[in-house]
Amino acid sequence: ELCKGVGGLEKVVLREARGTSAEVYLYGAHVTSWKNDHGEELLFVSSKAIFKPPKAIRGGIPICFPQFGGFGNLEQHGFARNRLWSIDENAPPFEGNSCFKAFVDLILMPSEEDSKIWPHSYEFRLRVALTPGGDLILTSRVRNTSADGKPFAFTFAYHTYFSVSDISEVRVEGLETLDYLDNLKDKERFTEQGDALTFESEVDKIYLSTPTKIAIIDHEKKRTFVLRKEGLPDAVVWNPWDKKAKAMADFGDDEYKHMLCVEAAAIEKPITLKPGEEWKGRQELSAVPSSYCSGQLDPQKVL
Ligand code: TA6
Repeated sequence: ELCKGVGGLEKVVLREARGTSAEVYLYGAHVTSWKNDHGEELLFVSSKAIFKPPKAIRGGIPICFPQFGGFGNLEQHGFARNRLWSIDENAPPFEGNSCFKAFVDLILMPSEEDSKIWPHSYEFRLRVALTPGGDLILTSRVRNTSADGKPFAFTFAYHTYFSVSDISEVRVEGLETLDYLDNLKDKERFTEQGDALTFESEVDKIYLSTPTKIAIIDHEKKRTFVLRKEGLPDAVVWNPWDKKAKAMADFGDDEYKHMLCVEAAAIEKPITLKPGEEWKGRQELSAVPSSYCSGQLDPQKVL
């Protein structure tokens, strides 16, 4: 249901019959909560997050559009996360998850202001849905609605902040051996080593041509997040660690220990749409007991 959230900003609360829930602010179409049927919060939102436009909320799932990071001449991560979205009463039926009851459709279209900095006409529809099993699905549809025949290109990410008990006990499987651009080394290209990722310092890597499934294993909580994606070939892995954490006013000094960003993205090859064309980018998040993926299993096969 629609209600007032932090800072007086409006948010939609989704509840599933079995007790799972999610929250999405109309500001930024920003998911800030995803709880399992035990009421445990699975996403990280900083205790110092600022819920006041034009600042983006620190945590949850910021939508990076029409630009990821500094890959272009717009502000960092574009402007979709800094805009007020509307509830889309007449969204077209989304195939596949229309059988779910707990979902909301949001829409963003360009304002006068935005058309000055990004002169393209588009409709960006986002559906946030909870499945009966408690998975969280975000489906983005971007359509080029320009009448003047102009194509446009954009880069995109679901900048998901996962809540973890202790970053030094977390492993990521599915990105081994892949090439990545290291954002800490001037985006130079490297190849990842052959086994699961572990974390002992700042990391900011853009993995290229990644598989459709990535597993984030929280050893202490005996919990594995499985991120499944479509239309999003790249994946960003980010933890600011201590120095960068201290430098962020909207991030607690110690909070880097309890979060990891794994971001389904389209960065290396911008998405190009001709008039009338539509792109779909989907991510499905599950949280499963780690007995299913104790590190021996290939995340591509998990569940
Ligand atoms: O996704 C990783 C990243 O691009 C990092 O370089 C860091 O800047 C992070 O995003 C957070 O960006 P933000 O603009 O939300 O502070």
